[in-house]
Amino acid sequence: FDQKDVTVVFVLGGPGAGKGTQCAKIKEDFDFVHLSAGDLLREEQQREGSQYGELIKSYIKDGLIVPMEVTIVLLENAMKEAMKKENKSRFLIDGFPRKLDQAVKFEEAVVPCQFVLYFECPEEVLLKRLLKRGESSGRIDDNIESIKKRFRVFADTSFPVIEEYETQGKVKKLSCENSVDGVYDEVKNIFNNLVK
Ligand code: UP5
Ligand code: MG
Repeated sequence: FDQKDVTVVFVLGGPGAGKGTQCAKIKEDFDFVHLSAGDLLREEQQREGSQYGELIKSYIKDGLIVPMEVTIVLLENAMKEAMKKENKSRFLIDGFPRKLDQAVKFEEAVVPCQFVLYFECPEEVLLKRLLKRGESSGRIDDNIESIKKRFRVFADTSFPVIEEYETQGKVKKLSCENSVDGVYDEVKNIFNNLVK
């Protein structure tokens, strides 16, 4: 990957913060490809013949972070495919990196991110959203036991990634407590100013 040809924005926030919801809107208005690391892992888990199926399933159910070798290859492949097939060069990487060493490795292997969009949200709001979504999502981690584990891993392991990028001055922080459209108004401001 050539740094002058590729733009990467990391979209981070606790479980249920609205990363996927907002990315879907950003890609409508701006020329970005949305890659959710969680979605790519779930697809790989279901792919027939995948050697990682069982591993991914058990990690996701326990809210644990899948070894980065797996995730980074999935992201790289998806980026290459979008560049080749759709001639795209701007990527929203949703839900990754979740650990400091993943951030370092990705930025070495692919490109440094342009900035980090961080959706801040109290756990009680996240919990309500995830339990509601769990009524119909079919996600094996949208249940109270898994959600609690996801919260713990986010606070202990993933939040330090955001703190690290804060020291680099790369974090754009937004509250995700507003309505979907309310949050998106602020997101739009950021993208209008930064990358158009
Ligand atoms: N909703 C959204 N915005 C709202 C708003 N403003 N007001 C009211 N409701 C709002 O939204 C969640 C729910 O809230 C939806 O029902 C939505 O309608 C509503 P969503 O946009 O789906 O939030 P998102 O932040 O994307 O939540 P998600 O559950 O996807 O976040 P996670 O970070 O927990 O999940 P992810 O898929 O990224 O990862 C799942 C697991 O995969 C991880 O726990 C981990 O085990 C594994 N993983 C890795 O190991 N490595 C990785 O790099 C990535 C994932
Ligand atoms: Mg998501």
